[in-house]
Amino acid sequence: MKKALITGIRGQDGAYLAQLLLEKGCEVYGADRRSGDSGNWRLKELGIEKDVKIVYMDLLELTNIMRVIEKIKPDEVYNLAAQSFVQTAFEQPILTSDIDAIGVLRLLETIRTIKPDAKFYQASSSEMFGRVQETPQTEKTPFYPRSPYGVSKLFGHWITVNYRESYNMFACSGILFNHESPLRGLEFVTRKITYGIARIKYGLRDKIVLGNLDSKRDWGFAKEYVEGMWLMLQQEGPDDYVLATNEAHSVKEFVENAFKAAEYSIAWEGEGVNTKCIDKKTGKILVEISPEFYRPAEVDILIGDPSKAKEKLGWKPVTKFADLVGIMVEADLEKVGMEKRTGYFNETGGNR
Ligand code: NAP
Ligand code: F7E
Repeated sequence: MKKALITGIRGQDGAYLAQLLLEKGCEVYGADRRSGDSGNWRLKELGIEKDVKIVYMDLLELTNIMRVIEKIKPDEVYNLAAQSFVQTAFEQPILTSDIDAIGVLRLLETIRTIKPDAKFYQASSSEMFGRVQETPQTEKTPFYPRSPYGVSKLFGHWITVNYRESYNMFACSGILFNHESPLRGLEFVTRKITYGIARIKYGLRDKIVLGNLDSKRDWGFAKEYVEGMWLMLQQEGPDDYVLATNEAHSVKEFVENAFKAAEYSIAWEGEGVNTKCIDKKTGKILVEISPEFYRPAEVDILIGDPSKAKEKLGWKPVTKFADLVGIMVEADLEKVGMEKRTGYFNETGGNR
C-alpha cells in the first residue's frame, strides 16, 4: 500500500486530494499544524475524517518535519500547506515567506536527507505570473509576481526545480490557476460571494462588501485539480504543469452569475468604489465596495493554457464557470438553510 503524506490537510485541496488518494487505495497521512484536536470540517463533510491518519507538522519547524518524514517514510509527499491568502501576505509578508518559500525548502531538504526516493508535489500558483508577460500563460511564460505570496511561491517553485535538477529527485511543480468549491475558505472572493448571498437569502445579512470587481481570474473546480496533482506523480519522470481552464471571468461576472443562481434579478449602479449592486425587486443594496478589500498591487487578469497537462497527463477541466458558481451557491444555500433551522453555525461555513 502506497503511503502518501499531504501537508495542508485542513485546507480545501487537502480534503479533496485525501479523498482521491483514499479512492486510489493509498494510506493517507494528513499533516495538520494544530496540536489541539478540534476535528476537520472539510474531511468530515467528505465523510473521510476517520480514514485519514493525522500527524502534527508545522512547515516552520524543521525538527518536526524531520520526525514526521522519518516516522512515515512516505512514497509521495504533496506539499499543499501555505499561508495562501494574498491579502494576508501583504500584512504578514515575513511569515508568509517563511511558510511558503523556506517551508518548501525545509521539506525538500528533509526528504533529500531521509527519503530521497519519495515523489514530491509542490503547490505552485498562477500568482507567480502576476503582471502577466504573455496571454495565455504556459509553463514557459516568464514570471512577474505582484505580492509577497507570489514571490514566496516563486521561490517554492524554483527550489523544487532545483532539487529535481541537483539531486535527481522526483519533484514536480503544479502551477495551478484559481480553483474553487463549496470547501473553499470564506476569505476568498468566490466563497465570500456565495456564502454571502445565501445569508442574504435567508435574511441573516443585508449585503456583501467587496473590493476590485474588475479583476479577472481563470476559475476551475478544485475536485478536478487534485486529480492533476496525483497524475503528475504517476508519470515516468518529474515535470512542471499548468492546470487551468483557459477562460477568464471578472469578479463582477461571478457576482452576476451567483445572484442569478440564487434567483435574484440585479442591476448595477455607479462606478469604481461607488459601484452598487441593487435588487431589482426590492431596490435594496446587495453589494457595496470598500477600499479595505483592494490590494496594494493587483493581479488584473490571469488565464492559463493547460495544453501540456492535456497532452502529457490526459488531464482536462470539465466543470464550466457558470456550473461551478451554481454548485457553490446551491451548497451554501443548503448550509445556511441548515444554520437558520438549527441556529447553529457549524464549521462547514468556514473555519475563520
Ligand atoms: P488553504 O485552504 O488555505 O489550505 C492551506 C492549509 O495550509 C491550511 O489548512 C493551513 O492550516 C495550512 N498551513 C498554513 N500554514 C502552515 C504551516 N506553517 N505549517 C503547516 N500547515 C500550514 O489552501 P488551498 O486552497 O487548499 O490551496 C492548497 C495549496 O495550493 C496552497 O499551497 C495554495 O497556496 C496553493 N494554491 C491554491 C490555489 C487555489 O486556487 N486554491 C491555486 C494555486 C495554488 P490552517 O487550517 O491551520 O490555517
Ligand atoms: O481574490 C478580488 C481580489 O482572494 C481573487 C488563492 O487561492 O488563487 C487565490 O488567490 C480576486 C482578486 O484569490 C474581494 O482583489 C475583490 O483580484 O479569491 P481571491 P486570489 O488572490 O486570486 C491563487 C491562484 C492562489 O494561489 C491563492 O492561494 O478577487 N476581490 N473583492 C476580492 N478578493 C477577496 N478575497 N475579497 C474581496 O472582497
